[in-house]
Amino acid sequence: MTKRILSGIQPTGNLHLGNYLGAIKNWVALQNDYECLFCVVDLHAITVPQDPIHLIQSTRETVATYLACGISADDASIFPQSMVAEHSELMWILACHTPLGWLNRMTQFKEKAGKQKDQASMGLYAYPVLMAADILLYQATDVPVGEDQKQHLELARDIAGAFNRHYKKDLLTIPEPRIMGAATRVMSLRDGSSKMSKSDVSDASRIHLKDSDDEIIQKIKKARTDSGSFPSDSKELDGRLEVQNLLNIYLALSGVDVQTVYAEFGGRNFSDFKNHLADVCVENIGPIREKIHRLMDEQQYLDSIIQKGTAKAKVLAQDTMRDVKKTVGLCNF
Ligand code: AQP
Repeated sequence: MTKRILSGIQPTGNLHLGNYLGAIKNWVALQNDYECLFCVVDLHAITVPQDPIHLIQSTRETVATYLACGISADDASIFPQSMVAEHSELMWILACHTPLGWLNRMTQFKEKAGKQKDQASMGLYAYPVLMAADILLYQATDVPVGEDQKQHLELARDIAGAFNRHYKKDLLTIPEPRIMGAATRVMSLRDGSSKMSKSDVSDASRIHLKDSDDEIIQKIKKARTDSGSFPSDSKELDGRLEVQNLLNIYLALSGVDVQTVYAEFGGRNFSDFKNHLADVCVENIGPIREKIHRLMDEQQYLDSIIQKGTAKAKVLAQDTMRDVKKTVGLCNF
């Protein structure tokens, strides 16, 4: 079986350190060992209101960010989800095989819809079925995502299993989650109990991949810690969510072993550690930011990457849809 990766990010604003450490950095690490499809999930983005002009620009910028982070356009297919209509087509078929009870358990809908559940769109509720379609359409064997997407991935596995059992054939590949690295769930810099997110109202809660060096340094300086000193071992991290988060970010970006960090900073005040963390963030993010800016001036090049990626993705998508439609008994002359 072809080892194939599918993953994607919503073009809902500036990508941040959570998107990088939870997803893109791991895509880069895996890309040589797999056939890769990386989409920009613009159909997911419209589950909440978007400005059309901003959305399409944000889609291009997300493509530029994938490239700037080190995804190879020669090897991987990079494309907007909406360019391959089969995502929506498969989603409908899968929706007809997904019990409502499964969707009612999804925590992301509850978090995003909040108290205004009746005002939320059907699209937001059905989001995890579209995500299942994204993955199953390409018979992806592995899906590298952050910890926050684990529940949706389990749902995708359940839907594939239910579909295969219903039609008594192994048509849809059951994907494996790949949740990797030292920072699988990057938390807000202002509140260690909520995840770093594009939609957080506080800009200081996240580090964008387009932040200037100075913005990065200021955000790290102001990141919440506590009145204690830097921990000397893992026991001293108990209940210190913000400290754990900064440590995880440092480990993921520097590649330094955790014991070395405890030995160097343990018992010292946070400002020393924060200076080092800011340096590591600037070293990692600075070149990405510069490359995003350069690529955004090359719109024709970005559009050519999108066209090439879409064409490759379509071939795989159409193969799966042909089999799925035949299996379900839908016309496909
Ligand atoms: N804080 C995070 N830590 C680790 N991984 C994260 N990811 C997102 N936030 C973190 C991973 O990034 C990929 C795509 O995310 P997305 O932008 O499509 O959707 P999201 O998870 O809803 O991200 P945001 O920032 O919270 O977006 P908004 O605010 O628009 O909803 C996924 O692999 C995800 O795990």
